[in-house]
Amino acid sequence: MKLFYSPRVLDHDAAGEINRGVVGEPFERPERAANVAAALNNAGLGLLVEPASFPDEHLLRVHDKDYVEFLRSAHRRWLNAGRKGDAIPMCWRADRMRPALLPTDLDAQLGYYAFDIMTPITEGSWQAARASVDTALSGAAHIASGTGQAAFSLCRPPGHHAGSDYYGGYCFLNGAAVAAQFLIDHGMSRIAILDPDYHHGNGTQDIFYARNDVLYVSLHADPATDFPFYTGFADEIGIGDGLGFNLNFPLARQTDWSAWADAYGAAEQSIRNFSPEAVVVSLGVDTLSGDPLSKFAFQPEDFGRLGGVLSRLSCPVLFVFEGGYAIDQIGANVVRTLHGFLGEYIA
Ligand code: SP5
Ligand code: ZN
Repeated sequence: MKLFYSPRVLDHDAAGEINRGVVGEPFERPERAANVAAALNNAGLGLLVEPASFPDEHLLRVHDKDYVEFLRSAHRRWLNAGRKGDAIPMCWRADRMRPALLPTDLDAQLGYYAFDIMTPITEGSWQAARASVDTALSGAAHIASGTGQAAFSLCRPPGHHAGSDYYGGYCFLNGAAVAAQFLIDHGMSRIAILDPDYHHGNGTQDIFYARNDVLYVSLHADPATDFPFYTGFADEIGIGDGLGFNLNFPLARQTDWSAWADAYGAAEQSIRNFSPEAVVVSLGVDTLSGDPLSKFAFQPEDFGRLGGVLSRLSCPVLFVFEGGYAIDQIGANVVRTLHGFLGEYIA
């Protein structure tokens, strides 16, 4: 298995995160990626390879140009306005206010492009998010080259909450979506994205919602009780050409491996029926019991089982790292998943 990682993903380093109304230490912090990199290094799965630099054109297949330019310049504009620290939005447009025309004011633009307050734009956010996309693209290029059947891209910040023109849920640029689009642009006609992260990947869903060449399948905490709240319900099944090509499996809190695997059976069948040429897995390990943001009940050994069921998809698989906030355990759980996938399941 080919592994991709760049230390540039550590450059996004928020001073704080607003959660439950108070500023605390961020859940999404650089040590997450460092922990996963260290665990991969010790696991004997292969060397971590520095991703190549891809041109912006791949990114712009999925994200709007204005949005990308906003992300690239937002923190510089924040400092130029005399502000200190991280850029955080403060005001959003409610439904009956003036329809959303792109405003010019920085604070108005922050509210226009962000959908939450817990995703600060720091001095290094652009660098890290752009490196995260290169990491996803390197994995996609490896799969597209046909030389390998599997790759793991150690992306950070994560991506699945980011849409074509919005950020939130710790995500700025959607690596899984850029990677899936890259595979389509390199001759594949059907890509499935399977998203086992604890949270619904609203950005990925949104990007491919009207398309039938990319199937999006997500198992996640019910949005009735969990972030991102306003999307991720089972009746969101796609639109237009994409009708039937979006599948959500909202699951109750306390879902354990056995309940998750039941839902996965149906998810797997829908992927098989689609017969994808490759599968992109948005691998979040925030389903772990005790994850500080989550309420599922996976035990560590269940990640080996997860890898095992994913190996039965019998087509090339690109893993893109997403969530997981039990920082001391996420590396081991990524390794368990990959070992399970490779048939080297270790409890
Ligand atoms: C990629 C990813 O996993 N993003 C997750 C973003 C979740 N943000 C919302 C978290 C709110 C949780 N509040 C409860 C915290 C209890 N300690
Ligand atoms: Zn998550």
